[in-house]
Amino acid sequence: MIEVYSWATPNGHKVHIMLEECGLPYRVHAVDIGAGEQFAPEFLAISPNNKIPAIVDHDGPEGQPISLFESGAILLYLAAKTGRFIP
Ligand SMILES: N[C@@H](CCC(=O)N[C@@H](CS)C(=O)NCC(=O)O)C(=O)O
Repeated sequence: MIEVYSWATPNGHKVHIMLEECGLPYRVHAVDIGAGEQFAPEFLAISPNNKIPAIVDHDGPEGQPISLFESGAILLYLAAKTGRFIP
């Protein structure tokens, strides 16, 4: 299961669309950036630049959990994980 920390913005939607297209199971955690929730210590532990989107993949490399932030890095990670949308 992939935990997605996100909000309804274009950068967030990039990751939502990729997860849907890859058919990966995921759970969304809304981070209301208008209310300042991106500055909560629990979120900063996952996304130290206080920006959505971010993910935690409990089944990361070698079965270990991994957290990622930056939408481009997340897209590349999901593409590599699934072998989809990458040459
Ligand atoms: N380069 C980043 C940009 C992410 C970004 O700008 N996120 C915005 C929403 S689209 C955000 O979380 N802003 C909250 C803040 O800067 O405090 C990416 O592609 O993930």
